[in-house]
Amino acid sequence: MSGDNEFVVVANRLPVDAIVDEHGGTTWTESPGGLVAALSPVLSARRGCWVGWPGLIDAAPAPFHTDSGILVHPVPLTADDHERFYEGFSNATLWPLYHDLIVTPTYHRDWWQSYRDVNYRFATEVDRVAAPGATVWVQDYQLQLVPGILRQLRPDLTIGFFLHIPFPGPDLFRQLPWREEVVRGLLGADLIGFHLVSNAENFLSLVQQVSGPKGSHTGQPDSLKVTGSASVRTTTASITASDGREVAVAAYPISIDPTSLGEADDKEVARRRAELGNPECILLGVDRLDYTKGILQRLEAFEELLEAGALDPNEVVFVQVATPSRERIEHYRTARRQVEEAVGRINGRFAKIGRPVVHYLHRSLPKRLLRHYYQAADVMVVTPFKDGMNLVAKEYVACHPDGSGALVLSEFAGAADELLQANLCNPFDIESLKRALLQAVRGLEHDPETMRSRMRAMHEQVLTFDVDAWANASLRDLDEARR
Ligand code: GDG
Repeated sequence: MSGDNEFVVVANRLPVDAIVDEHGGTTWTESPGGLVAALSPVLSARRGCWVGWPGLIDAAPAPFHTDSGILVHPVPLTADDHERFYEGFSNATLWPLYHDLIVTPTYHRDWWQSYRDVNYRFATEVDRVAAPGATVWVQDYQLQLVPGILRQLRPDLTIGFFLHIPFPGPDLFRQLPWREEVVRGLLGADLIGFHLVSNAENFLSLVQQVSGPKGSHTGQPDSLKVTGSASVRTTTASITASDGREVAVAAYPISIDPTSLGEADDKEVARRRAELGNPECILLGVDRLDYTKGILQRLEAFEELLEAGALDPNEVVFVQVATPSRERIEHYRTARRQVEEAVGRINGRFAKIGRPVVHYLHRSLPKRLLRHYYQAADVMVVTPFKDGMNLVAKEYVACHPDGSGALVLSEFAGAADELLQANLCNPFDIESLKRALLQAVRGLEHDPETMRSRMRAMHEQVLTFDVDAWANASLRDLDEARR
C-alpha cells in the first residue's frame, strides 16, 4: 500500500490547533513554529505532507490543507493513548530520563505497550501516504520506534530521524527496560540527527554497549568527523545496522526563523516598559512551565539578591511568562505550585501596592506580544537544568540587532554551545545564578560597550545559523543518504 507523497514529515503533533465554536463546529488555525516555517517550502516543493496527532482526543478529521497549504494527515489518539503513550511513556518515562533524571522516570510496562502501539499506528499512516521511494523525516522522542517499523513495512523509503531533546549518557539510558527496542527502532533510519555533537557521541557510545537479542548493529561505529562549509557544519559518523545498511549519525543545532520575529517597534516597547512602571531594569523569563527549565531556582536567586540589597526592588522587575504544559502530570503540578508560592512570597516581601517586583503570567501570549517583551527586556534569563537547544535564548538575541540587552544562559542548554558570549551559569549552583544575574545587570550599567559587542556577536551567530540552515543541512544529508 502506498500513497503519492514524495516527502513526509511525521511528528507527534500536527502544526495546527483546533478551535471549537459554540455550536461544536471545529476550525483549524496553523500553529507556526520554526519547524513549520522551515519545512513549508520543502513540503510544497516536494509534494509533501505532515502526519501527526491533531490535538483532540478520539477525533481525527479527514486529511486537509492548512492556510499556508500544508497537507496534513491526522492520526487519532484515544484518551487511553493520551494517558499512557503521551503523558506516561513519552513525558513521565523518556522526558525525565533524557533530561538526566531531574526527576525520577517511571517505568511502566502498560505505558511501553501503548508507546509501541501508537508508534505502529503512526508508521502505518506513513506507509499509507508515502509514495514509492519517498523520503520520510520522523521528529522527536515520542516516535523513536517509527523508523524501525517503517524499515520493515517499506524498505523502499529513505528515513531520517531528528531528536529535539538531549540524548543522555549511556549509563543513564541503560536504565530503560526497553533499551534494545528503542535503539533498534532508531537504527531503522538512514540518518539520525541530534542537536549537539555531545548528544551524538552519547548515542554512539550507547550503540557500542547495547545490542538486542537479534542484534541491532554490527561492528564498532566510527567516530564523529566534521564536514561541510562554515554555514552548514555537520558532524557525522556511521554505524552498520544488523541488515548491513549504513546509518549516519550527525549533529545539527536547530535554530529560529529570525524574520518571523518582525521589526523592532519602539512605541510598543515603550508601552510595555510603562506598564511595568518604567523600571531601570527588566529581567525576563519565557518558558513552558516545566521542571527542567529551572524557573523556581532563578526566582530564588533573584529573591536572595533583593534580600541582600544587591538589587533594589524600586529599580528592577522580573517578568516570568510560564506557558501551561502537561498539567495532568504530578511533577508538573508540583513545579507550578512551587513557582507560584515563590512568586507570592517574593512579592509579599518586596513589592509595593500597585508595583509587583515579579510579574507572573501563567498563559500563552500571542507571538507579537512576546516579541515586544523580548525587545523591552534588559536581561533575558534562560536557566534550564538541561535543554536540547532552547529557542527562547535565540529569539531574544534575534530581537536585539543593535546589541542592546544581555543574556543569562545555563551551561546545560544546547544553545550555550553557540552563544558563547552570554553570561553563562550553572543553575544547580544558586551562587552561580546570582553571579550571572548581577554581572548582566551591572555590565549593562557599567560596561555597556562590552555588553553590546557580546550581544552583537551572538546576533551574528543566530542570523547565520538560522532554521533554514538547520533544515537544509539535515535534508541535504538525508538526500545524500538516499544516494
Ligand atoms: C523542545 C526542546 C528545543 C513560549 N512561550 C510562549 C511561546 N513560546 C515559544 C517560544 C519558543 C518555544 O515556545 C519554546 O521552545 P524551546 O526551545 O525554548 O523549548 P521546548 O518547548 O522545551 O522545545 C528544546 C526545541 O524543542 C526545538 O528543537 O530547543 O530544547 O525542549 O519558540 O517562543 N510562544 C507563544 N506564546 C508563549 O507564551 N506564542
